[in-house]
Amino acid sequence: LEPPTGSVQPVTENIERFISSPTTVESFKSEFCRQLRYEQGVDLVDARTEDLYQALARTVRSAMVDGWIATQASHRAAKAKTVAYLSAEFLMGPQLENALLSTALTEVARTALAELELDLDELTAYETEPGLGNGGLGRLAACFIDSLAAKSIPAIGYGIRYEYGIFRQTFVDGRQVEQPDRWLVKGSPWELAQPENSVTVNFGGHTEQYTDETGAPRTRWVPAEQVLAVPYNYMVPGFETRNVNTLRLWSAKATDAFDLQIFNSGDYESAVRRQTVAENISKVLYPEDSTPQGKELRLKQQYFFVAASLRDYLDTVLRDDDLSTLPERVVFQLNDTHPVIGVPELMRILLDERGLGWDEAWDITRRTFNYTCHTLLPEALEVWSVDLLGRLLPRHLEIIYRINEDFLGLVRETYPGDELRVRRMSIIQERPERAVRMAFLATVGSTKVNGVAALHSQLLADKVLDDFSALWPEKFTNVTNGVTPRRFMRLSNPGLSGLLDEAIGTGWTNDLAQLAKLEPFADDASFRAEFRAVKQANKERFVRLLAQRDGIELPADALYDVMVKRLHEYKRQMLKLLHVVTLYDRVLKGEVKASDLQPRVVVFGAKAAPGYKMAKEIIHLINRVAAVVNNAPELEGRLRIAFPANYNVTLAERLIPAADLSEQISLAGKEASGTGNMKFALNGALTIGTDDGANVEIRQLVGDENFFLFGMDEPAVQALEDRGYNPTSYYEVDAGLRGAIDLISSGLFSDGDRTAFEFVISDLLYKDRFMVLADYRSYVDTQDRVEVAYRDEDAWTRSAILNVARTGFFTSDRSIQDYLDRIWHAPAKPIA
Ligand code: T68
Repeated sequence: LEPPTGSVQPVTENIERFISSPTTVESFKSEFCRQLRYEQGVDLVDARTEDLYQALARTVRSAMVDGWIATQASHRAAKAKTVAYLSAEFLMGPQLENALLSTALTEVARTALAELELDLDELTAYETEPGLGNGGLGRLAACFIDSLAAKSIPAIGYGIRYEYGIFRQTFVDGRQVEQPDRWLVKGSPWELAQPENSVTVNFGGHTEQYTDETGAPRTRWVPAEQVLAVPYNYMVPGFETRNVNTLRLWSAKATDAFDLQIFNSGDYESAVRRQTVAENISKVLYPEDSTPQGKELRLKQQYFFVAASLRDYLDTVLRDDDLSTLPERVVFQLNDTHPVIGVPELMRILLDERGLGWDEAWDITRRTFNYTCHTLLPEALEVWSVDLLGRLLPRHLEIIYRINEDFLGLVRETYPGDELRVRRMSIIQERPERAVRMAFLATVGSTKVNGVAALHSQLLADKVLDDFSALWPEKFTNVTNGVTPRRFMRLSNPGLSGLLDEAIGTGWTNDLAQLAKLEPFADDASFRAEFRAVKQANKERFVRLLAQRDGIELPADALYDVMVKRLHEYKRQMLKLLHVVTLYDRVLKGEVKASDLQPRVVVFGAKAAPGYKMAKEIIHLINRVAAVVNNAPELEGRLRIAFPANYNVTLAERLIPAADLSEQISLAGKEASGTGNMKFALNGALTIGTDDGANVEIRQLVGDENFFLFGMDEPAVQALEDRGYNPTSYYEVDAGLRGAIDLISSGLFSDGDRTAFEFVISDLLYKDRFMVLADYRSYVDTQDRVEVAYRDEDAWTRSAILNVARTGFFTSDRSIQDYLDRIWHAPAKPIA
């Protein structure tokens, strides 16, 4: 056989004579029917919705392949600098509509399906989303890869293909019960497996010293265990560009060595069991969103995907022997500390495999990594015990020790005699156990460290990493988060999008600053009426969905007051609930007539980490209060609580466009940024919020008159903490607060059982770490102002329009531009 010769070009021409992308109604229909018959193996008349969905998804996927292949070829040929976004989570949401939008095939698909007497919207609604993330951090990664593609930046997302994503939440007697998310059982039509590009990942064993051919002393890692990492590719199409980037998720598989062992082994059963252990690595997403448990399997997950990704980038994408120019070819962005083990891993590759000296290896490594921090809570900062790390990754621990030794040398040199500082800054903590502080390792091993909102970055530099920002002030920067307007406006809010297109043209979708052109329309009465009609229609659409999805019946004619986010004490769902109970209490006490209440639907959506007792108790309490309030004759239906189970991206896309009021009520100084807050403002909801995270920037942009600010700011919180916080004192002096708490303790929401919610209530009264009681009065008074403001339809609508007009800043396209300008410096490479 002749070896292949010549360039790739003639082959491509050949192929394209025989096949074509399904971009017309006729070719779309034909590809769809081909998929149905030859891939699904069914006839149109026998096809179930599942078959139709699979065929449709694969048809749309095939329309992205040409751009995908061309993008990879072009970036490789150009030796383009690539952004490699390392994230343990990508919370992608449903894919079909977004793929159709990016390929501009929505109408083609609709018509093609209609000609087959099928309905696009029905098939779209059938899709189940992959829940490969916990919340904000994972969703941010998904928004970022969307924007990277839209801006034609060469980029790869690297993560884990969990077999089970975030659990499906159900309620049983008002309590959260978790069900496994088996999103892969029917297969995912969006992925392309590439087993031929699998890589081996090692664990355990020991290290040994030896001398190489040149007589130089070297170290090598002799691992004890191997796991195969199999890549699954997802195409990430860009809006209004031909570029299609890649999201590469890794799945763990036992190596052939296992099969051999099984074959040769007398103990078949235990060999198979060991195989299962290997494959467990990518089995399940850890559902804790802020309190890492230090579990061995989680560290294995982290190293597994990072080692596979570095290997993949160096061997498959870069294919370059000379790594001295690595920082010009790639930038590894660490999405929180979960991928930080990549720092010692790259060092190990450079030192042990490529034979570089320490200084050169360290210089390359440090210039290749950057770190984004997403938290301020001390308990959320990851540490790995030296014991565990040394057992799983002995060579990496040695390298970390050496990094720390050099680093502390620098600290001692800079601050002679300041041993207290040395101890504070050490990458290795001594107490309560010897452990590696991953945020410190990330900071030392990166060129830039960023927080995710202005206030957060400031608090990072002034509090969490203050010693490091004193040492390296230029290392610290801010990149305020953003959200993709494709998914969270254009797709999720077609009504508003149509209105915007008419008013300011269609250019806003990838240039969200253009929303500013909407500003004058706030004073246009007929535009306001149209805007209100869109909001009303969105409420009706949401009401229909909830009736169908959850059997929850709601009035569409009400103020939609929405709090959706993970259940966490610092986010203060309890504060929202105390407000609701206060409204009820006022009516019960005859202080307010039900008929004077502004009809209001309070929507909660929140999952609790399965092991987080307080969060689960709060969920139970919300559900019990809902059961009583929703049926209380005294309220005449004017106050309703809806708590649909299993809040996810799919539900968010329907709920956010229907919201009037966005609840962003964390204790100041605790929410790093928030991104839901941005989605609500962009869809014309007004925010009631504390001076926290990105709320600060939202308020600055929309103006005080279009934002309901309440509560203590961060310095006030700090001052109160320093003075000594006593929650009971607030209970004692505030009759409204006392009324609400006493109502909960009275047993009214628990069939007379006065102790049912003691766990929650006594914590509030005697601990209240997040100062719910301290902010209660300010919150409730501000809610009373909301109620008055909402009654002035014109003024409210004006504010809502101004929220849209003034929040274009919060597009993730702008966040990505900031990363490019301040951190990545990777130019766009649009393909022809
Ligand atoms: C969130 N963090 C921040 N973490 O809480 C939020 N953590 O303020 C911010 O807007 C968002 O990140 C994006 O920057 C998270 O969502 C996690 O989900 C998480 C998951 C595993 C371990 C730790």
